[in-house]
Amino acid sequence: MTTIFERIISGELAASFVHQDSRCVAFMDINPITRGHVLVVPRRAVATLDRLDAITRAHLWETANRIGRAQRQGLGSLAQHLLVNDGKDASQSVPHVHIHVIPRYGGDTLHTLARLAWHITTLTVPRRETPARRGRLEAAAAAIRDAL
Ligand code: DGP
Repeated sequence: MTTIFERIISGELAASFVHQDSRCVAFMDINPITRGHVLVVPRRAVATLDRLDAITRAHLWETANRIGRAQRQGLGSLAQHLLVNDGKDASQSVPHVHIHVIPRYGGDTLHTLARLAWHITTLTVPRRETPARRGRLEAAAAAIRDAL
């Protein structure tokens, strides 16, 4: 079965990319928990980290680390969550490995928890693209790309 991330990687579906190389891509999460929420995704469509070769797995983490730094420089975040739901029983909704890189801005705990609750509700309904949403994602992506 083709995953939604394969369709994004092939260009069939739109996304706001911040990085692409031969092993992985990174693009904005359509339902960001905080401004600048990025997904780092291997080109190879496997569901869990242990199905990746070790070089690609290490490369994903290095890319996530670089993106966290670019978020801090480009968006003014102070820290970030690096999160993997590594399999369906760990609440993975898209069966294609991805590292969430979720910026934190300081003094934003309540706001982040509220957004997390909202984000969880979005996992069970189809995502809808609107021009306003695409514009916000693109603006954050541009700031991250410039800092990479
Ligand atoms: P997880 O629950 O860890 O499998 O997270 C999957 C994430 O993928 C979730 O945060 C929302 C994001 N997502 C799902 N569909 C799309 C999409 O079509 N485009 C983008 N950019 N992100 C998506």
